[in-house]
Amino acid sequence: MIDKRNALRTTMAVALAVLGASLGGAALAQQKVVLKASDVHPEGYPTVAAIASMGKKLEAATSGRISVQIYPSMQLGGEKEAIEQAQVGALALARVSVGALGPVVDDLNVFNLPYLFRSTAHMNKVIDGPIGQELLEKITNNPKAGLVGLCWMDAGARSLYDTKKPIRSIEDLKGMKFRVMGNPMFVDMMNALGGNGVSMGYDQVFNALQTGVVDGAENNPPSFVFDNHYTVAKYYTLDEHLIVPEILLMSRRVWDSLSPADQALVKKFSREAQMEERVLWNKYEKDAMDKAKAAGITITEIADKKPFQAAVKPVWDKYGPKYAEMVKRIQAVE
Ligand code: GTR
Repeated sequence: MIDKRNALRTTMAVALAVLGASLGGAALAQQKVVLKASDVHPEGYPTVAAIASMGKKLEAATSGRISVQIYPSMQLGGEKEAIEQAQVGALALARVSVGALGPVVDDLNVFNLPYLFRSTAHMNKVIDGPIGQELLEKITNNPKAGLVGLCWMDAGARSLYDTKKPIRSIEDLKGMKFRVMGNPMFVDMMNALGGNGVSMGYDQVFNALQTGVVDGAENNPPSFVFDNHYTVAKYYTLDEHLIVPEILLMSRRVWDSLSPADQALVKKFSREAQMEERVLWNKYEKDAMDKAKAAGITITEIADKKPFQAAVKPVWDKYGPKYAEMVKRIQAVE
């Protein structure tokens, strides 16, 4: 995709993402760099707060030479757009879900297999360790992606919510349309569960729920509540079909424009952001559930998830074999 863009456009885009405020002929090392970052969530959300903290650290460590300017709340569009903008260098940092990145870097799709992880603790162990590192490198070393994988973020477990009725079993999903992230794996997953999967960008979900374009969507408690979907979808079904981590990407073009010392700082503070986000996440998840309960949301626990796990078998049959070895390694992480 990048190859198709002309050099002039790329140069201009990089100039935009790295707003270089040249100090009138001062040495390159003195140039101020403002890294443009995007997140679909609002200010204060754990992922946004972790990036803001990373920005402050970068600013302090470079005496103000490098800073981060965040565009939260989908100001720059959905996650597909964020990835594309980072690929061409119009955006320096894109915080997206692995769900949205899978179609760009296929190795990452292993994390998008439903019920892959036993728990979020298991997922965190995997992303913190060698597998996490290896998959970040798969992004960075993918010649077509134009991206650098900086760090992971926790996003808990995703569950179903809808505007129509409580879901008690997979039979209840028949004929219902559910929005899923833009990745064919999730359309297949929703169809395997008996509903109809409709893929669309996160920036369109609230409206689609409100206008009845879809009957429901699926997400973790903080997204359900703090992105206001709970104001229109009154039924939340805790089937926890996906535990998909999130990721902070850097535009490869912007990365290449930084000195090795600055790159090392970005890496160091990204890893710290990964750990900080998790602490914020745990609190936010609890706050979200409290808020949902206080708002009278009908919350249905799925005590026995086996029928859901059995229903997604076709997704594993179709996509699983490609990742068989990695799946084995993930499952072996205690
Ligand atoms: C949220 C996630 C976003 C985005 C969104 C979605 O949980 O934080 O990155 O992926 O879900 O459903 O598109």
